[in-house]
Amino acid sequence: MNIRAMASIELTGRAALALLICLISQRLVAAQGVDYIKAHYTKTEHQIPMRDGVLLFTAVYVPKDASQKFPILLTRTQSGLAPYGADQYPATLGPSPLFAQEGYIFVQQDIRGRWMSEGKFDRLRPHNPAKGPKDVDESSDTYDTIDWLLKNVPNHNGNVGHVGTSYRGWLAAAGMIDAHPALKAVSPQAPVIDTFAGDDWRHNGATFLAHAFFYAHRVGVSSPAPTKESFYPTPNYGTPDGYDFFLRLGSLANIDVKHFQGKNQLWNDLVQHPTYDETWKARNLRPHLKNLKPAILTVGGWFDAENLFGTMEAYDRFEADRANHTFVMGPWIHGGWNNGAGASLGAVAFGSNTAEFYRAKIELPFFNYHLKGKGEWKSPKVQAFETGTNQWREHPSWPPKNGKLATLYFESGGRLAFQPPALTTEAFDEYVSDPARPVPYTEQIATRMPAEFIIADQRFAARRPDVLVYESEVLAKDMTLAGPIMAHLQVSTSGTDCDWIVKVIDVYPDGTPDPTPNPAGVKMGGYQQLVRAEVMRGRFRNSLEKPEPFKPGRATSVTLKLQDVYHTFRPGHKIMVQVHSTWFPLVDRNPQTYVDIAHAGASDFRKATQRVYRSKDLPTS
Ligand code: PG9
Repeated sequence: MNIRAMASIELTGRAALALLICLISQRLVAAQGVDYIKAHYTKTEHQIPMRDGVLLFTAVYVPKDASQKFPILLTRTQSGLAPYGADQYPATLGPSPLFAQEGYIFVQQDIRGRWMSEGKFDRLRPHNPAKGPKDVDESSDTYDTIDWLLKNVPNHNGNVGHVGTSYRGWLAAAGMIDAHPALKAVSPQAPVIDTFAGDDWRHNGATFLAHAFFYAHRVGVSSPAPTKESFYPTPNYGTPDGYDFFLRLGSLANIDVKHFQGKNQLWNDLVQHPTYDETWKARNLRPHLKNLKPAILTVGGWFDAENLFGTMEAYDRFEADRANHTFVMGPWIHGGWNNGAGASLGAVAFGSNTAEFYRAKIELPFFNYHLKGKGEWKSPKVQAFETGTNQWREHPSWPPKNGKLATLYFESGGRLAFQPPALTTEAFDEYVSDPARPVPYTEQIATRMPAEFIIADQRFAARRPDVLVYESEVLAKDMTLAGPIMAHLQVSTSGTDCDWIVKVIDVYPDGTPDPTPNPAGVKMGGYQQLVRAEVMRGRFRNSLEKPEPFKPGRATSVTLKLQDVYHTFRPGHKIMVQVHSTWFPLVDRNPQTYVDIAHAGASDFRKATQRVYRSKDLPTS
């Protein structure tokens, strides 16, 4: 494995994994409550006309304090503006309660075709760079909305901000393209960027099954007319056990027959567009993120199982565009910076209230400075939380430049070594991957993807015969991984297609104290904390557009990028890498035969013998 290091390591086997490693040697204002918001804000509701005549439903909350002017802070959403009704107030406004206390004009809008807005919904509507005067996309809808607000909302100071997480983060990013000149500050938080390559439903071509199934119910359907009532069904699992539920469903084709009957747009896209074709490319925002004028605050979490990919890709795009850009990464799950203290995740503590720090010291000052001219904004380019040492660090760029590439190689006896293997004769480890008994991704009994699976103890997986485990020596000093991890596998399969899942894990020493309190009875001695994992659907190893089968039994290179980490393995800890070929029901099962996966029949699902090589000629690192 290659990792970016402030000193380095390598991992190898006859499948080579190269790690780029870095050896680097106020309490929040409580949610105000409905009474507070009602006492300090006046709500109005509007149907704002877009350039094609479609009306978008918009709620506006103006501070009652008329002694000063306020900036406008916009959020656009696909998930509804409840509570609807000009006399109905929410318990909080803005990205955190600090904003309502500070004083902003809050504007919330249902996007085209959702809830109370007119028009046709198009999930992650493709950006149109060559619009005619009446053509629309999310960029033009944002522009038209801002234009209307400036002409119709009282007491604004002429400055507009835009903030949103996930789909809303995608909307915030799209709204920056050809932006209205009044749009001064935007915070895309965990923005979706590309849902085939690594966001949400697909990672390297593999379907994130539990997550996609849940969200298809929400964003795969539209209401026939504007509505304040929920128009999508809650998924009917009929059991709390997602592993059992999805295993019984069988292939993706059965899911459509039993649950969606061809009527769900997201599911249709997943089954009808198995490769990176125009359907997915049109929704890739990267090519359009250029000439961006507003100040940008990109925010993401190291433990975001939905949109870490989009966050890192957005960082790269904004930097390539030389935007006025600040990047914040904390130890958070998807959207974890918006709520709670951010002091811990699962059994892992972070030593401070990281989310409260972000909201008070980064997010509010960013908007206050750019929209109100208040205070200072001297943020470093990158403010990133390093897990393990539990420190906020500042860097002029990401990944930090003072790192070195290090490689960890797979060795015999389940060892990870910093030297390439010396063995010239064929050397490998093997397991049988059986789609009928897939490796679970979590020990929790859950139907939806439990967000904390991404940091959870991996001992349950290490014990399975179909999971290969490689471990370093006990570390004598800190070892920090910063940036993406590249896994270079040399592998073979007895089938014609299969998945390769690679996990990097921090193994705690035996004497590690348990958390206090410890209601879940977690044992931290020997804890295997998941640091990062990723899947490669084997047929896509060389191209997401042009899949190709494996030749049974032939050693083949498979390289996959594990998304970025910033983690220090402490002295006394060990680095572990696990490799396996199912990860269920996080990822749909690969039949392990080269067939149309979405339409595979029961007999297409076959056991396969998987080999991971670790010799001089075929090193895995
Ligand atoms: N990650 C979620 C999502 C992305 C894309 C489409 C629909 C939903 C979200 O939380 O918004």
